[in-house]
Amino acid sequence: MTMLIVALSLLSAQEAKAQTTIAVTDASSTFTPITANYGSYMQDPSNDQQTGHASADFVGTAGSSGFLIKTGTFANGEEMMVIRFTFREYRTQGFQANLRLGIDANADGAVDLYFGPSYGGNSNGIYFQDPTGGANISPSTSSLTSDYGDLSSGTETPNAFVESGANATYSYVDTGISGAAAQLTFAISFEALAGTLLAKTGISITPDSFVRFIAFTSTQSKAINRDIYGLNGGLSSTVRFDAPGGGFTDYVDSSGNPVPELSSFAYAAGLILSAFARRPSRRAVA
Ligand SMILES: [Ca+2]
Ligand SMILES: [Ca+2]
Ligand SMILES: [Ca+2]
Repeated sequence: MTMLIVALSLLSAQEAKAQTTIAVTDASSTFTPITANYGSYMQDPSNDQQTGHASADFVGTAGSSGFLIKTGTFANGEEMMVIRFTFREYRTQGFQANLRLGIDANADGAVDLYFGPSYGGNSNGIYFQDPTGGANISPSTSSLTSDYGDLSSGTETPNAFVESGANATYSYVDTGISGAAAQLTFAISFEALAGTLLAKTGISITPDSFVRFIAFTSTQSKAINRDIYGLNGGLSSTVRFDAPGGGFTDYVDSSGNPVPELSSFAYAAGLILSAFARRPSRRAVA
């Protein structure tokens, strides 16, 4: 009976989570600050970006996290993962850079899929890219394919680059805060993310799976050449993403919650892998 009650409680909690209507304009206080190094808020120093504007310079401090995630349902019923970053300067012309996250969904230290918004220059959209060439385990070994998978032209439009309305997938606002002046938020369909990951790598994830991310900005979408969140400079570093302070987040679920009371022993023992649930996803992007 106890097991049944626990199971029903978990089910209720998941249903409640799925039914929460969210938007890219939600207050930062409703997001989960992303952690690294076993529970510390991820931080990034000012002015460690390269090749360009302060508007692509991530900032984040122990008291004010610059990397936030939440997951919930949009007004159109689509389950979306919403990701927010803070940058040093706001540009009235728009963000005008590429923002990408790389996901390590099988705990092997290598990025399995890149995704994020492109803005300015080429067509605006939320795109995917595959790792290619190098090992994709550190800044110096990372290379990316061309952008693909903007779903805005398809019959389903969860990843369309929309800046207004309840189903907007993109928001770029002037916070008015000196040194942390811009807040960029984008949303990606979880099914599109999981479906593309499955199609490209064979790795299955659910919203409750624990994965880790690397986040960076770039001028060209095939390079990591502006700023990496969590690293002070280090764009050509050979230090692995999964080294202490190497750039990977902690293992988190799609709502940004870290593995509960996870120890370094658990990482070393590969216990994370046992937490990975398996569920096929219906949508993939070719
Ligand atoms: Ca920075
Ligand atoms: Ca991997
Ligand atoms: Ca950095």
